[in-house]
Amino acid sequence: MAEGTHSFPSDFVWGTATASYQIEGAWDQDGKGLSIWDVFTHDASLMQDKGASGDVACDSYNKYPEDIALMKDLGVSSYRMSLAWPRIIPDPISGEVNEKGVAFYNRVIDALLDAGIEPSVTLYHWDLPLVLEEKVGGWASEDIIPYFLKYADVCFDRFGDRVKFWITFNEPDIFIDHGYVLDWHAPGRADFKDIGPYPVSFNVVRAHGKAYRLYDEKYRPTQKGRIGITLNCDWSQPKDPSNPADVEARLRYFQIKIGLFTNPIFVNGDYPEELKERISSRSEPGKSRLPTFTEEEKAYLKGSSDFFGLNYYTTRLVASKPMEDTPGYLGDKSYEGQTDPSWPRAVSNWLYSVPWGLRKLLGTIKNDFGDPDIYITENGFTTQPGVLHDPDRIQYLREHLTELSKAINEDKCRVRGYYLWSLIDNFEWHQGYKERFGIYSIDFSDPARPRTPKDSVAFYRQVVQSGKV
Ligand code: PNW
Repeated sequence: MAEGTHSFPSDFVWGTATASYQIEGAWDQDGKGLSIWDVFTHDASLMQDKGASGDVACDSYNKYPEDIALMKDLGVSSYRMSLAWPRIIPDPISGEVNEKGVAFYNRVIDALLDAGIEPSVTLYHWDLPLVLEEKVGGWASEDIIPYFLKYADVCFDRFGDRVKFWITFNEPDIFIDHGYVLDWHAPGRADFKDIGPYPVSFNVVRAHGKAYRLYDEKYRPTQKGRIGITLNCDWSQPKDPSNPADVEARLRYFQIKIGLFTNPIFVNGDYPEELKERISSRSEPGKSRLPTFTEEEKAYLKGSSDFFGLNYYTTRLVASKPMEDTPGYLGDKSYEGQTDPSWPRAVSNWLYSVPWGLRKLLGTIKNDFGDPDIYITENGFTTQPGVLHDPDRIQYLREHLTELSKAINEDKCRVRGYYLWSLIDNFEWHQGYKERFGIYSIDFSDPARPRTPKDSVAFYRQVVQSGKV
């Protein structure tokens, strides 16, 4: 395979990413408690891929040495993984730490470091302990915040001597939308369909900010690591850039999708002014559906991320769709996200390849959010199960990395690293095993869960080892 001409800095971090529930399996092993995803998949009524679950998944709980050997062979310098909260604190109400769960992550972290791979660790990648949903009300209740802080404290305390890169939440924008506004993901509540995601994101962003301050004050002085948040963000392009209604709709899209997090964290500790006005004017007088931060909250939220963790997959053309008369969340949005028939499409119905969207988005993050250090914490493409010859994935990766290189070298975006989603085929949430993101294929009908390289492995190895695409 020919070496490319688009280069990356010599200290650029190359990695692959996974998440606990999607790969570990061992759902009831060694004292692990139940998570909302265990019951969501076992009940199956809301699953697209009925019967699919993370019960065994890639069996990485037992096969992690093999995964690490694959990464060593690729030559990546970092692995983005997540911790299963119910493995570490099975019953957060009692608060007792499960030493077997801690020991498992100690084994993984030590094996990574032995292989010369830095762990980059996400605290919350969606597997909430079930008791917190059932007894506390999940992320819809602010009573959950102290439980999250206790969990974060245990993780920093137990693993922070070796883990120097922390992510509090993976894609709160997605798990809130899919789990509380829609019923696609656990906990499958959809009870915020009309009110909108605002009360839930209000709790999550404050939990994030407090965990950041906890690390900053109690652990950073000795552990000297970094901590931030990862957001999923499509690029949003006005469908007709000369139509002011589409330009406004595009801004609403951006603010509703991620402004609920980016504005408090990276701008000024508060929600965007346009959004505050719009939602309050569409709520009962004096009772905006968008909550209000106290001055103290604004102070701890502002600047509460050492980097911008970006999961970029795709782009939407945003068209204005006047629905102001519709009460609630739908009317708040009054937009429609569309796609272009010329965009190549993955197996996942939402995933179209739009590489230029990544470069545009990076420029916007640089300009709007104070030129932060950026890590692409996920980027990837789906193919059909069993496919090993994956030229469409290679093309997706090649084109996105080319745009990324231009964003770094020409636009001076401070992108420090890139994590490919995903190292191995895994449990793709409500789609189960129907859509495959791995560069290694897994046969989920074989109890041994063998890992087999797809063509994209050789491509990514070449990029990682040459620093060029
Ligand atoms: C992310 N969308 O989820 C998650 O962080 C991963 O766990 C997941 O496997 C990966 O991306 C691929 O889906 C997303 O609808 C889910 O735009 C849905 C969307 C984006 C990201």
